[in-house]
Amino acid sequence: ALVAAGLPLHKALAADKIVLGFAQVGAESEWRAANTQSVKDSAKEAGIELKFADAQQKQENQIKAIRAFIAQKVDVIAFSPVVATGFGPVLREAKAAKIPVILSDRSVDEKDDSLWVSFMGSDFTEEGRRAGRWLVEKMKGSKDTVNIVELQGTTGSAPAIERKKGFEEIISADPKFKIIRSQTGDFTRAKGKEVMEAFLKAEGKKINVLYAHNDDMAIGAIQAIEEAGLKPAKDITIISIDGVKGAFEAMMAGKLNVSVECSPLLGPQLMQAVKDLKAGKTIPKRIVTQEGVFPMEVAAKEFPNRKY
Ligand code: GZL
Repeated sequence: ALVAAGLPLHKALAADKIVLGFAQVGAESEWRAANTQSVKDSAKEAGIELKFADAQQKQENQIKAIRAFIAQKVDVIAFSPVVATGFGPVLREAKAAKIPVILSDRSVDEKDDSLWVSFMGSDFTEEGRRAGRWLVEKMKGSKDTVNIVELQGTTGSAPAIERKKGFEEIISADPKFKIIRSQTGDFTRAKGKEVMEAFLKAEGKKINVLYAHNDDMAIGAIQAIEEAGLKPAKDITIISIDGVKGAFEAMMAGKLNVSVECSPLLGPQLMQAVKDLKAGKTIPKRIVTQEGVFPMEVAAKEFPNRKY
């Protein structure tokens, strides 16, 4: 069509192909791997040229990748900010270069929300509330103190900040719930195991509940709990978030009590938003992912339906 309109062929081809620059957090968890797969598969499906950068969980690498996308004059930039602060300057550079930015998965706490056209991802505070509500329900019969240890996500990241806030909002209604230890496991299995080992050494049998901000840290912690001679999901109730395959396998093995779903399958929504942007349509400022809660009792039935 563009060639018919007299545009030289190379310009016509280039004009047709939308180029998306995506700066990914890293490859720290099953969730992140599924999110990357969703973005790559959906870009291919949509015929969008994807320039993909893996920042290995380092903010300076994400900022470098975004600057490179600006220099390459991509059509749209999308990324999941590894932490919530420090992206203002590079977002202003993208705005000055008239390249629209979509926040995918995590948000930033910048005042000026004109710096991005849309934020699509889960409501992490609500995920924290769901974890809290499940625990309140499970412990509703008892008056005893409930000693909780918490494995936080990456320090300063939106999911870590908001999952903590939502959980505490719910359990603070009853003084029997006490968070006796809280430390980051950086969303990884290895760190989750290491920190849980330290919690067990310090608090041992006093621990009634583990609240992990993602399944990977919970899976690492389960190994530490077993190596300490305790029964995960029985001696220590375990609550985690994401709903990845590893969590369903742990629940089916009776080692995890519940996983609050956080869907990584943001690719299709992202590509549709990119296409709408290029077609001159406005896209919603906030697109919230719909998701549920999966206790171990339903894990086996739900498992065949899981897509990540
Ligand atoms: C949440 C996402 C988090 C996952 C972790 O949307 O940003 O990062 O919960 C992942 O598993 O590492």
